[in-house]
Amino acid sequence: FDGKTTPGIQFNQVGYYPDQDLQFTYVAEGRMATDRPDSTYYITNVAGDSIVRQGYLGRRQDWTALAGVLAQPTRSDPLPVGDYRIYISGAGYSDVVHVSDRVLQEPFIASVRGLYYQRAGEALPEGYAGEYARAAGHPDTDVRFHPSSGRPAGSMSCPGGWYDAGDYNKYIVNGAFPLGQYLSLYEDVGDPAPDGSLNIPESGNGRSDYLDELRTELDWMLTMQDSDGGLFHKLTTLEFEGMVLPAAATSPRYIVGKSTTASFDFAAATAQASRVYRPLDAAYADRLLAAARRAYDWGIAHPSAVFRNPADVSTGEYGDDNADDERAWAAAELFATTGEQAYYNELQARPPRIRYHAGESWTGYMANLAAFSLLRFPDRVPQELHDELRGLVITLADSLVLGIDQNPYRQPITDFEWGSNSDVLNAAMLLAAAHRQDPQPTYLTAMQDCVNYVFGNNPNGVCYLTGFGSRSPMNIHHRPSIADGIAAPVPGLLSGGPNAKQQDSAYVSYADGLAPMQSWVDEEGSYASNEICLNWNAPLTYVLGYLEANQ
Ligand code: 9MR
Repeated sequence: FDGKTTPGIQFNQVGYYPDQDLQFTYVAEGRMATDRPDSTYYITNVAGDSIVRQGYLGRRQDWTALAGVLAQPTRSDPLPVGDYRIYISGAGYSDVVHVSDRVLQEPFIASVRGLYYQRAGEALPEGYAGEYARAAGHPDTDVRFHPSSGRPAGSMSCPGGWYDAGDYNKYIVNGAFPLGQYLSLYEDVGDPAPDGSLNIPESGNGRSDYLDELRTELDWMLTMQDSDGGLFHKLTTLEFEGMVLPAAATSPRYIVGKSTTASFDFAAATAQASRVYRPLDAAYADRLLAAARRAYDWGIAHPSAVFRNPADVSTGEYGDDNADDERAWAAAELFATTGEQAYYNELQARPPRIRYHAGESWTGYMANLAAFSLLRFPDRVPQELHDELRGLVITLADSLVLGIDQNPYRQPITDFEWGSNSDVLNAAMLLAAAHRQDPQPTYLTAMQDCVNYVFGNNPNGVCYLTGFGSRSPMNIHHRPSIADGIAAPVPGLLSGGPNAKQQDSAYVSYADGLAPMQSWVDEEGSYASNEICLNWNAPLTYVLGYLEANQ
């Protein structure tokens, strides 16, 4: 091994389980492979002086339309625990390939700790945040009512919660949706981060660190409910702040809008949370459930309060003119929690439309969450609805498995839009739902394929999770990471991933002629391909946690 590695050998840079086939891809440098006379690969020790295994590269496939490459996807048999390199004659050595037990546990924990770094209104002391320690910003104890809130001039106190993304605003739609994904993991596998596992201020209090961290967001969301039960849509500055640390971002913040979607999403997440927290804190569970019922009732009474950014507000919109998926999700969670007929009637009238979504239509994933929760409680859900949802989940998962088999990078999506990495991971959540119905190893392998893609088996050869892998984003669009003067970004945050639409192209320099699966750039200005966001970290956490629990 001469000390030089090639990015042309693309693989999961975090690592593989010892019983997992080693999936990797070879692409000749310059992105377009020409003929390769030598189609043998070798797996060597790290020093490159002893061959552990050898085999033939997979069939060369023309994937230029989607990935801009001729790729040779290859699968080697599982390897024992250890560190290795892949060697291809004429191309050279890969970065180090790790094989170990519980290989996804570290990124799993980091992905949850990523939420801690997103806490608003709170100082992050060194003991928990290490070199990323920072002063508190955004107390949000005196937030002005924007006219769109329907409230007269005045203010209210809505402290805490997580920052949504690379920006510092707090949005109900995108607080509730990731919470649903996080809570689903807890319901599906049990406590994945018990007390003491996250090193957060609540560690050592005798309660689940995971639920303590989620409560950060729940408590904030509870403050955003109006006295009539409806939810204000968001808490935001009028425009995005500059690239500064929280304490230096002091523009006035407003309570903006009140919407059907925010109200239903809130109802769903709090109804689900009331189930989860009940055994630990019945009073809190009661409060969550009461809030959920009132938000739901408001949504039913105001079915078309669509949110659009007012003329003077340009921050994240999270608008959606169709609230059907949110409504089904709310009814499903309330039914799963209470078993009450009224919620079931609503589900019968408008059953959740489970489907695969991408890009702009991602709010449809909420219908999938509805189905996952209904399937979780077979005793509570009438047989007919249960069987129908089960069939849909399995059919959809089987089509995703087929899609993975037809794709050289072995991931299921063909449409690369804003947050595409989360589309891959939401597909993996559907695979998990199918696996829960029918525990076929194929579903787990397909989930691992999705993780392999996100962690480096992709045409950019990048592990999209900050702080992990040998090639990972350094210039993530995340205000604290940009402003803190530390070279490495805050760890445990997932880059949105390739986005063919390049809505930020005026601010960054994409290479010429990038295919959709390559359309990503590691520049801090790239809010359309290289930002982080709660609803992208959440399915990553779910998928890693699910795979670890099933190892
Ligand atoms: O994820 C959202 C994406 O689907 C939209 O196309 C995009 C533009 O409206 O907004 C994305 O969400 C962003 C939000 O509006 C503000 N915080 C950062 C989010 C991720 O980029």
